[in-house]
Amino acid sequence: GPPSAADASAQMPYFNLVKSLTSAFPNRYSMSRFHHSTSASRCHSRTQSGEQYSDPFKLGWRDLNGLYEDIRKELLISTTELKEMSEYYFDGKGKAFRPIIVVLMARACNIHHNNSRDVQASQRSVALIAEMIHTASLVHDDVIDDASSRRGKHTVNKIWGEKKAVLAGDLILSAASIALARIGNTTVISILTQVIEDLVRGEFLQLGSKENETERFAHYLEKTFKKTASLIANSCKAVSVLGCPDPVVHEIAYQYGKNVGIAFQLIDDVLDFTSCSDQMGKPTSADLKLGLATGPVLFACQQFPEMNAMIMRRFSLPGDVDRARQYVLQSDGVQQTTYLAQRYCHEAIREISKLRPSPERDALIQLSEIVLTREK
Ligand code: GRG
Repeated sequence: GPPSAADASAQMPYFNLVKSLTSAFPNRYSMSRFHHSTSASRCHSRTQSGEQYSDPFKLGWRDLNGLYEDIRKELLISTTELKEMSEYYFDGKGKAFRPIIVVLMARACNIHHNNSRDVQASQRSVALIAEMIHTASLVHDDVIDDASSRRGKHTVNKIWGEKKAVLAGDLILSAASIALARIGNTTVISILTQVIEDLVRGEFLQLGSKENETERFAHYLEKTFKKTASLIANSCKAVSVLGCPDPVVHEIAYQYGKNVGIAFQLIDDVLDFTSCSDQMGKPTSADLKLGLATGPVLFACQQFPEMNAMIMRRFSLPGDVDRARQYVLQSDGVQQTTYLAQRYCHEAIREISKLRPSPERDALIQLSEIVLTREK
């Protein structure tokens, strides 16, 4: 379902709520709060269940050895060029954020259900499939946006051209579909095919109309859910279905994934303003250049209503992109978007805390903090 932590039906009051919270507690919600946790301090933490454990990425990778080799096996294609194109992003350069969440969720649900500590083969397949759907959508997205670089290298469309890039994305998606069918569980098939519909609808919403001011925030959150959070939410739900028969657990897994996914995209939108291209491996201020008004712009517009006209014309006049960027950086749009992401992460933690304690459950809690503090 659509976003709930910042209920879309109450978008305008929500702006005011965020505003009053951030001004009432300026230190509590200042940006520095989100940047003081170093990777060293993240490496070994004490969990809520009291154990010492490695960071969530290390814990998740135990079940993901050979992830990219296994994905390449799914892409058994004879044509050399198509093979090269479809394998291009399975080179270990991505963050593998989705597979990590999926295997941690699988273990957390299995432990919750019957104290089994192993990830089932079908659950590991969901981790592969999630990364394949994600990658197919990146390939298509780069065609739509005419993007030249991603993860510090040229995009598929830049190297092989648009037409072949579309086909490479299709091929990755079809290999994911075959792997999904092989799991042989119709509930899991319908959960993960819903993601594909959501991705397409999310991208369509993004292309969409110049909606009026009151609709804008709801539209933004709906788009955020569909283009990013649905994949994480539904992959979490799929492994919970495979690991545990209790619908209450399925809902917890879904809600955790949804809230973390929305927070992840909100921070992605912040990083487009605050990070540099070298760090991100792709150009920044990309959203404004594409005519998109994301969280930081929508919040900034509350402070500087003169941004409205620019939003309506999708930053199309000369100087609009630079001007809008300056407005955002002068406003507290970045801070408020980060605060909103923090609210979604708190909601994710509240949900996952309903599961029986385990190092994996605690790693999922820690992962939501990493989402807030990530720099790329
Ligand atoms: C082919 C299934 C399919 C869909 C077509 C183009 C499209 C519809 C959807 C695009 C969805 C999209 C690209 C959303 C962006 C999500 C996002 C936050 C991407 C960045 O994820 P990271 O940071 O990337 O995890 P890495 O590079 O680490 O994998």
